Amino acid sequence: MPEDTIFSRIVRGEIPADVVHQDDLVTAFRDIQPLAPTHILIVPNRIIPTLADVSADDEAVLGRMLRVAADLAADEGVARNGYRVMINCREHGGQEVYHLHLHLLGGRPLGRMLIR
Ligand code: DGP
Repeated sequence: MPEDTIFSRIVRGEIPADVVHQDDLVTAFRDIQPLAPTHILIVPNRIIPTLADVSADDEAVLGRMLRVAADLAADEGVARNGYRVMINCREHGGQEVYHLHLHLLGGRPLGRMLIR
């Protein structure tokens, strides 16, 4: 079993977070350092360290993460103007927390995907 993470402690309610959704597979909470008016992290309840570690067994949770992102974007009122979902993977991807998470960002124009 992978090491415990700060996000699994949030999933279990052991440390405070602004949780906006939880179900049998995923938990969503507001990022502590928001980069946009809406910045929500959607994580699997069970630790998967990175996107590079997923297997066929994870397809249900990966699908749930995206569907919850779309539902939360609608709830947040950012769906009409649009938003971005992002997963950082390992060192070159800029991943800081090694518990897979999807960033949902919206509420302002986000510009180009990457700085050239
Ligand atoms: P990444 O670089 O993709 O690994 O993003 C990690 C994000 O997690 C970063 O935007 C800040 C956020 N974060 C780190 N620790 C905490 C925490 O304890 N609570 C919350 N809500 N967010 C956190």
